[in-house]
Amino acid sequence: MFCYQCQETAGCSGCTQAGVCGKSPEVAAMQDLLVYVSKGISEVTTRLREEGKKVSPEINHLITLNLFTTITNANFDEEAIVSRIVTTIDAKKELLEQLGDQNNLSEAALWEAGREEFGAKAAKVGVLSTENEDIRSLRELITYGLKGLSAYGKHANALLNDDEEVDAFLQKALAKTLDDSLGAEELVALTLETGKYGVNGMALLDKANTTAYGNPEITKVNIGVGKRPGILISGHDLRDIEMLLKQTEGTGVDVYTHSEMLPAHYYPAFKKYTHFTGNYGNAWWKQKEEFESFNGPVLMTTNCIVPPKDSYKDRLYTTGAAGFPGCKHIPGEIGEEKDFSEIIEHAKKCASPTEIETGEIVGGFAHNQVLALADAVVGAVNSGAIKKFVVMAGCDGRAKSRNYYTDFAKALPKDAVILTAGCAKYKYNKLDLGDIGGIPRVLDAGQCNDSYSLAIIALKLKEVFGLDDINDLPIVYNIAWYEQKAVIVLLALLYLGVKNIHLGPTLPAFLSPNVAKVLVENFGIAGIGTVEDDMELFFGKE
Ligand code: FS2
Ligand code: SF4
Repeated sequence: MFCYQCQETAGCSGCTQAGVCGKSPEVAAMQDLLVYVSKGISEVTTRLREEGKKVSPEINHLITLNLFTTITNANFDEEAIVSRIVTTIDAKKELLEQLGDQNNLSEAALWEAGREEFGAKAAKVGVLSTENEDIRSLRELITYGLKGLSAYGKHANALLNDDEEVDAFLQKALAKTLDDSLGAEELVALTLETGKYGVNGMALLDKANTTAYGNPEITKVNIGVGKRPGILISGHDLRDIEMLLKQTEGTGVDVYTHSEMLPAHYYPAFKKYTHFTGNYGNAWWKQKEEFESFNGPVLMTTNCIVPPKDSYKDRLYTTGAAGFPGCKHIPGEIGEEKDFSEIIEHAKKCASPTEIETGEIVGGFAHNQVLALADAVVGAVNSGAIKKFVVMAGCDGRAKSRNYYTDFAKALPKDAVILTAGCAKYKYNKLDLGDIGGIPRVLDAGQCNDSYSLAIIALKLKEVFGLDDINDLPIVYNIAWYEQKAVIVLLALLYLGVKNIHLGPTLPAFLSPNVAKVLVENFGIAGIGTVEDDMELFFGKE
């Protein structure tokens, strides 16, 4: 196997024996093949569109879910992945019949085989099948961005929101990563175009979420526990939590969020549920301890799954793109009501959660809420009470080096405000950083996709302050990344013209030296240093 798509890749270069994430070589192989057949079917759909033919939403959803399934920590179930490969090959066969001109299709577009040939084929189509390291780097950068985009698309699709333009781009771009006639220059351009559709994809999801559940608003979230048994829901899919909250109402079972599901508390539509008790624990990587002490069943709606311990494996359920062998998967297509009754009955037999902390955290600062506070924010900037905003969005992870972000948050000047989104926030959202004239010093917009809100806020501030360039704002970017959703967020920011983004705790292994050079020279992308050095870099000498 060879995989280097996430920040925790072995030795900062690539997982070759087994994934640091727990992915086996067998699962890695089937994921490689799923990406390959997804590229193949995307070439066919792209050609169909060029012939003026319509591609059905079902096919769009199939491709989107395929990519999402291969995101880090989403699905460890080999059979589930194999079944998606089979479905994709079957769907592609039908699409090929609709294609008028089949000349010059790639091997991926034409390949079909039975299960017994999957292993041999997978060995030939992985990341290393592109020999030139710069072309490989760009193809993977684009593919990972598209994986992130697919995750956001899937959540919007679950709320019956589709954007054919985003789907058509995603498939066209996927197909282009197969095209040997494209050189580095064209692929750099495609990388930026991917960022453009990243903005569109996040906008689509923002519209889907806020139309269905209202605009996030300032909310205090309880981090303690109640006395009744509970279900812990993690991942990013708001449609899933909506169904779970409805189905648990009046059952005597409470619902708690974990990790990236925390921002569900910020939505008005979910506040009416009195059994929606609080947030339990921290970011995804602490789940081994926290799922154990939660005592009740856990529903993973997306990544990030850590291979479970036997002590709670029978309490772990998956749904959507998530999967783990031996854990019950709750089915349900787009538009269908999922049946969570088994999880609810399971919860009733479990002890209530063990308390691991008490108190509250505050969030809900997505664009609508921050723009409602715009006068106060602009006033604080004009008076000098707020000197800088620091975007610290992104992901959390296991690496000890990520303590940098806690230390960085603590060391910030008292007139700096953190803008955050994603699970990176758990490195500092329980510190008592105080407020500036009533504006908390950590403004949490929501999930990683709500980085869109941070971009909207920056664009609004640019307008209010009458600036020509987004980079003239008093905003610095110090982003933590882990998996491929952070890649699409980064590409979206680059597309919006944001320069000098710092990315840590390490730069992606999939950036070849030449590709990294392009990003450094054109966009000022940089890594992180020591907290002390970075304080000086961002804020100057005391
Ligand atoms: Fe965190 Fe994992 Fe959100 Fe990433 S829970 S690293 O999926 O997308 O952020
Ligand atoms: Fe390694 Fe990350 Fe790939 Fe898992 S997803 S195999 S940890 S690079």
